Amino acid sequence: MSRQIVSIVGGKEAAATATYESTNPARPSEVVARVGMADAGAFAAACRTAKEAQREWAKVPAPVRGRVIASIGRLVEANTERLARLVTEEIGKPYAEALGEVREIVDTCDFFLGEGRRLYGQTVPSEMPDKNLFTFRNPVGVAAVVTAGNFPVAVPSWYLVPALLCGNAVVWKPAEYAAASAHAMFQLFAAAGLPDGVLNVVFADGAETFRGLELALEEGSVHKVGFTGSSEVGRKIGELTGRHLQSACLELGGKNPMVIMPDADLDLAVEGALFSGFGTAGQRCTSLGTVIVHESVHDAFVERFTRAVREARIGDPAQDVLAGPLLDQKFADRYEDYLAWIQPHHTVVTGATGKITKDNPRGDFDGDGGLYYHPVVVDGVQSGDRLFMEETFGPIVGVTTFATLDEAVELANLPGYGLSSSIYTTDPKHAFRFREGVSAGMVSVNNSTSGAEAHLPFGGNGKSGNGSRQSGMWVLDQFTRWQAMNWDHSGRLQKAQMDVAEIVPDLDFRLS
Ligand code: UN1
Repeated sequence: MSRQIVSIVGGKEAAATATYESTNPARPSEVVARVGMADAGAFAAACRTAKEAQREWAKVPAPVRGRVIASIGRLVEANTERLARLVTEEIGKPYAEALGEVREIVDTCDFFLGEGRRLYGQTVPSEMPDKNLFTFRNPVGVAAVVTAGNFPVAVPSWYLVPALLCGNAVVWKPAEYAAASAHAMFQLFAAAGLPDGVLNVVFADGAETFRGLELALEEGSVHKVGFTGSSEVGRKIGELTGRHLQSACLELGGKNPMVIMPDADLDLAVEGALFSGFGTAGQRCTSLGTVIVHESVHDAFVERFTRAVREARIGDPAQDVLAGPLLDQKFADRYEDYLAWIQPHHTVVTGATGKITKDNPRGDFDGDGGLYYHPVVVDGVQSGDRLFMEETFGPIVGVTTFATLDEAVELANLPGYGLSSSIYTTDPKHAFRFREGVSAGMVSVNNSTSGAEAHLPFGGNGKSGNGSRQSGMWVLDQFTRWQAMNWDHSGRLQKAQMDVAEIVPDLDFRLS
């Protein structure tokens, strides 16, 4: 079923200057939505509209805003299957995972509806009598949120829900290839009663969005940028916001390592590697990049991992499969470039590579004309290889070996990302030494690199982000600014540091 959708700004459909077709990657000839695309000027205009609406929204008491978040959660819950089906149709995410993705929005709402009744500030003692000190969390203003399409509704909710709860207005620019899912999510948010202009959705391509952001920052109508996407674009957004004395919330790529110690439960590790390497066809920012396996268990691990990958079901994402197609043609093209990084010193242990077609089938599955790719495990990857150093968004996992835990930690950190990581071990000493040494913002022990929960800090370091964190109470620092207030009711000017009572100690005192 093809839909016609356009940007919605200030509660009204906005004019489009071009059309984009969002297609079903399982059946690329099927158009899921015809998307009216806005230009830079329209993006900047949306930010002005948001700025206007934000003033009133900030005056709504936080507990009342929390009730709106509660309603969003209930509406999403009541529309779970429809939204999940749309996600599956538009980006090819297996239905079970799509249900999990929708659940993540509900979890996020459940967490933040209560924050409406907290949003705590502090009372702080003053140096002087008859003076009180307080801190308040103020909304930042307008948040421009630019999101990827691999988690077309869950990851956006990590920005939208806390931003709105804190009293900000939002201009959301979703990935165009996930526009229908984004539009549906926007409708659910709007149905919860958000006043017009508080949340706006703008469909635009990358270049127009960047230029629109530049205009809006120049005009002073964007006060926070949230971005989920590649390290390359994240760097540009960081530069742009930096010029405007802002720090963006950046959630970027990952080359997430999984270390397997000689004492690990190998079957458990195989299960984790399979899910994090090939679930969502390897297109999560938390997907497994390289397995760093102890040399003593390398052969046993590779043998079992290869078997598990060969037995895994790839196919129609509406069915019970490990992975469906790649998200979109753009990602399939890029993934083919990554496959070219396989070198003669590597061994592809899983068999065929590339697109699944009649001429290159996977068992009796010929790909049905969809953007399906063979899952690939490359053994013999070395630290200097591109396959080791760079993110390869798609179904490919490298394997390398180590001799000591220190060496494993060094290898885990070498690519310079730092989003997620994992260690399989039965020795707590190894787990804690790894945690301490690894540069990642997230560490799993005996669990895969994917699967963050909605109330823990999510975010990375190095090429994975600028240290900003989403989710849980930590994201509040992205969408509020602390304001310090002092109130002197002594009736005179009491000067800090100068008019402070002194209690004189006898510092020469010693015990006899
Ligand atoms: C992403 O790919 O941008 O922890 C986020 C996970 C998911 C989120 C991934 N819940 O893997």
